Amino acid sequence: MFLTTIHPHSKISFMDKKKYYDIENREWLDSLDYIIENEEPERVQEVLHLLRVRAQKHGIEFMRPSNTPYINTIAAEEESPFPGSRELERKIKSLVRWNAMAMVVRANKESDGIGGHISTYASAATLYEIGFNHFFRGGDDKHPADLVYFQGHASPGMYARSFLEGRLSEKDLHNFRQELREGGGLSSYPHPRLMPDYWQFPTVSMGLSPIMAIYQARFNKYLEDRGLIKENEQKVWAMVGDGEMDEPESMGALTVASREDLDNLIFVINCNLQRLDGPVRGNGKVIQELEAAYKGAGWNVIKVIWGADWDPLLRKDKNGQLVRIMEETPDGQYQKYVASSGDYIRKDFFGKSQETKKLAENYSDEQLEKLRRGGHDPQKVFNAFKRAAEHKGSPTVILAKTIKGYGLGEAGEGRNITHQQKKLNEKELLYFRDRFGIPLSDDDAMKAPFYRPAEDSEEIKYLKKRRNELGGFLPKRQEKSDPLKAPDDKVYKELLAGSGERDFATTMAIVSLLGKLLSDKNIGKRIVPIVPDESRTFGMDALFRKVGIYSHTGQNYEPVDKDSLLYYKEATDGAILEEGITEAGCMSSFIAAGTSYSTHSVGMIPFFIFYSMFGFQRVGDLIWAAADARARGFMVGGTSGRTTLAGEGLQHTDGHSHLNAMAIPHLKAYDPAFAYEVAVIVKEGIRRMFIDQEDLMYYITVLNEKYPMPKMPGGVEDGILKGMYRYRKSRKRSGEKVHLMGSGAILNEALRAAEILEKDFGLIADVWSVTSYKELYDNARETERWNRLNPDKEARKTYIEECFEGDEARCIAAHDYVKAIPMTVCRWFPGILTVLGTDGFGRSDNRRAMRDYFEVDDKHIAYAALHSLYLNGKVEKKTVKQAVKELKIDKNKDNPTDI
Ligand SMILES: Cc1ncc(C[n+]2csc(CCOP(=O)(O)OP(=O)(O)O)c2C)c(N)n1
Ligand SMILES: [Mg+2]
Repeated sequence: MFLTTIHPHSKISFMDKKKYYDIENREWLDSLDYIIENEEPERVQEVLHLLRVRAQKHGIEFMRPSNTPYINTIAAEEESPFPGSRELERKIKSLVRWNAMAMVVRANKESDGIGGHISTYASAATLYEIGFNHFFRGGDDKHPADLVYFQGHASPGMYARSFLEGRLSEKDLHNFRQELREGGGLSSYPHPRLMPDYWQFPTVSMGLSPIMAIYQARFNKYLEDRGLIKENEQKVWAMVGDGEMDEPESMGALTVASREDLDNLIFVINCNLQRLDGPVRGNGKVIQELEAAYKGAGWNVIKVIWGADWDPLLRKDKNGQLVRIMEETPDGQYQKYVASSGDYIRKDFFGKSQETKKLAENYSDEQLEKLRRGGHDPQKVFNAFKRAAEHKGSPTVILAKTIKGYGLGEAGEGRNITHQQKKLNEKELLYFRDRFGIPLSDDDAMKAPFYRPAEDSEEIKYLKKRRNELGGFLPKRQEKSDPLKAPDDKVYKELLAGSGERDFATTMAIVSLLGKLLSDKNIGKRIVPIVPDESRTFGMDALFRKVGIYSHTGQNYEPVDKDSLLYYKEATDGAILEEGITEAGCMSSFIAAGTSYSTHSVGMIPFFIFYSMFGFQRVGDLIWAAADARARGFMVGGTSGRTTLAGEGLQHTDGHSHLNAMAIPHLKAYDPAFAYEVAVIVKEGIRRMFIDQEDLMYYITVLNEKYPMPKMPGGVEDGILKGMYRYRKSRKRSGEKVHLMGSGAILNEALRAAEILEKDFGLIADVWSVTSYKELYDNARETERWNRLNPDKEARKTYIEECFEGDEARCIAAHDYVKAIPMTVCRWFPGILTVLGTDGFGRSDNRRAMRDYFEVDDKHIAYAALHSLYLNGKVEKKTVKQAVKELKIDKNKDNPTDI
C-alpha cells in the first residue's frame, strides 16, 4: 500500500510534487488511522515514538516536541454528555453577564473614572459558570471547600453571581468600587482585608495568584502528610489570564507542582489572546507556547480551542488542511477574525486551500462569524474541567480559547481597547441585551439596571440547588480556628538568661528558640520553618535531622552525609519547607501556612527565615499580598544591617528593609539587639497572632555579629514591645546629659560611645535600645491623630514623650538602616534628634571599617553627641574641635551616599 512505486524522484518525476505529497500524507495518515481504530492508544504512542526516534537518529529534530496540534485535547467522541440543563445554565450565565456589565457601567456613570472591567469576565463567563455549577466545592461535612483563586479583574462576575444567589444586595452592587459609601461597598478586586467574609486570596497583582496557588496546593499536601488534616479531595483552582502568564512568578514555579505530584491543583488559563494593550502573542500562539512550557514542566495539559460547531468541519478535514491553517494562523489574525465579517473569514481563513474553501461552502457568512471558540462552549469546558478534576499524578492546566469582551459587539469584542471599556452607550446596551436575551424593555435596558429573576424562578432555583449540592456558596472566607495553647515558658528561659561571657548572635538566638518551639508539646507540630536555601547560613542545619525536611515522596536516595549527626534528612512528615533558592516560593508558602487558620481551620505558625536583603525588596508585592490575605507569622531577616554583614557588599547588605516594612499595615517590625529581646518579641507575637488571633505579621531582623548576650534586666518587656527602653542608666550625676539610642548591633557602638563620652568628655550618657521605630511611629501618628480629632480633651502623650517626660537632654539615634527611619519620629524627641544611619550602597569590608565609613561607629556617635550639645549651647566650640582630633574624625572623608 505504500507509495514506493511512485517516488517523485524516480518513476513518476513528472508528477507535480505537491500532489505527490498529498497522496503520501494520506497514506501515512490512513496507516495511523488504522492503528488508532484497531489498537490501544499505547500502541499509537509507540509507533509515533519509533518514528520520532528514527527521525532524530538522522538528525531531524522536531521543533516543538511538547506541542500537540492546534485542536482540542479531548476528542469529540470522548466527551461525556452535559449533566445539567444547558438551557437554564445559559440563562443564568446571561444574567450574570448582564449584572456584571451593569455594575461597571453604572459605577462609571455615577463616578466618572471609577474604573472596573467588563471584558475580562465577559470572556471568562463560561469557565466560571461551569466551575460554579459543576465543580467548585463550597465545603460541607463530607468535603472541605475548594480553594479558588479568582482572577482579580473578573470580580464583577463574582459579585453579579453572588447577587443572583441572594448573597449580595442591589445596594452592594451599586456600591461597587465605592467602598467608602454609607454601609460600605464592594472592593474593586479580591481583598480579604477589605471583605474578610468573602474573598480568600488577593489575586489582582498579576502573577501572584499562580505562584500562591502552587504553594497552597503543596501546603495542603504538607498538612495531610504531617497528619494535621485528613486526606481529602480538595482542589486548588487558579483562574488566571493568558497575559498574566508573562509575569515571572506565574511560570517560575511550575516544576514545583509537577515534582510534588500536585494533582490537587488545576490552572484554568483564559486564553482570550489579549492583555491590556493588545494581543498577548500577535505573531505567535499563546496556547501553543503555554502548552509547550507546561508540558515541559510536567503538567497535564488540556486544550479547549474549538467549540462543537467546528467538530463536523474537523471530521471532514481528511487531508489536515484545516488543522494546518489553524496552526499557521497567528493569534493577531484570530483576533482580527473576531472583529470581521463572515465574508472576510471565508476568504482569509478558509480560502487558504481548496479543501478548506470547500468546507466552508455550506456555511453562510453569519454561520462563519458565529463559529464558537472552545472556551465559550459549555460542553467542551465541562469535559475539560471533568478530566482535570479526575486526573491523577500531576497538576493540570486547562488552556481555554475565548474572545475578550465576548458579547460586547462593536463596543469592544476582540478590540484592542476592550480591556479599558467601562461605558456602554444606549445602542450598545440594547445590543448586549438582545445578544443574551435579557428580559428588559428598551427603556429599562438603557438604564442598565441590575436584574434578578424572582426567587421561585427556574433559574434561581437551579442555581441554588447546584450550589447546595456542591456544599455552599463561593467565594467565601471563614476564620474558624481554635486558639493555640501558648508554648511552655521554659522555651524562652535560655535567651532571657543571657549567654554570660559567651559570644552569641541574635540569629543563633532565634534558631535556638525555633528548635525549642518545634519540640514544644503545645505548638511544636504547628511550627513551619521556611527557608530559601540558607539554613546553613543561619546555623539551622541542626534542625534537618531533628524535624526533617518535608518531601512528599520521602527520601529515595542515601544522603551523602548520612553518617553525620546533622545529615540532610528528607521525610514525608518533615516540618521544614526547604524551598530552594526562591524567596517568592517561600513567601507563597508563608502565605499558605499563615492563612491556614482560615483555609483549614488549623492554625500554623510559619517562620520564614531569609537573607534580609532578599526579602522586602525582592518579594515586596507578595508581602503586601500576605498582609492583605490576613496571613499570620514570623518573617525573619537574617544577616541584616548594612554594616553588620561583613564582607558581602552592595547587593547583600540590607540597610532599608525596615523602611519598606514601615509602609505595610498590620506588620510589626523589630530590630532587636539582644537574645532576650528576641524572646520577648516572639513570645508576644505568638500570643497576639495565635492565641488572641489577631491578623498581624511580625518582621524581625537578626544579626550574625557575635557578642555576649546580657541577662534581661527587670521591667523592660513593655519597652521592648513598644519600641524602646532605657538599657543603661548612667551612674554619673554631674555633667551635661545625652541619650544615645542604638538598635541591633549598633547598640554596642552606642554603649562604647557612652563610655567615651563619660570618660573623656565628662558627660552623662544614658543608652537606650530602640527595638522598633515602626512601633514608635505607629504610636506617635495614632496619638497625634487622636489629639487632632479630640481638641476638647486633654492631649495624650506619645510613648516617646512619656519616655522623656521631664528630661530635655538631647538624643542621638544610630542604627544600621537608612536615616529616614528614625526621622519619621524625630518630632517627638526632646529638642533636635540627631540621626546616624547607613544611607547609600553597601561595601564589602569588615565591620569596623564599614561603621567608620558609614559614620555609625562608637566614635561617630560620640562625636555627634558632642556636636548636638554644642548646637544646644551645652558644650563649647573648642570641645567639639578637640573631639574631632581626639576621636580622629576625618572631615574630608567621602560621603557614603555620593558613590
Ligand atoms: C503586576 C501587575 N501589573 C500590571 C497590572 C495591570 N493589569 C491589569 S489587567 C492587565 C492585563 C491582563 O491581561 P490578561 O492576564 O490576559 O487578563 P484578561 O483580562 O485578558 O483575562 C494588566 C496589565 C496588574 N494588575 N498587576
Ligand atoms: Mg487575556
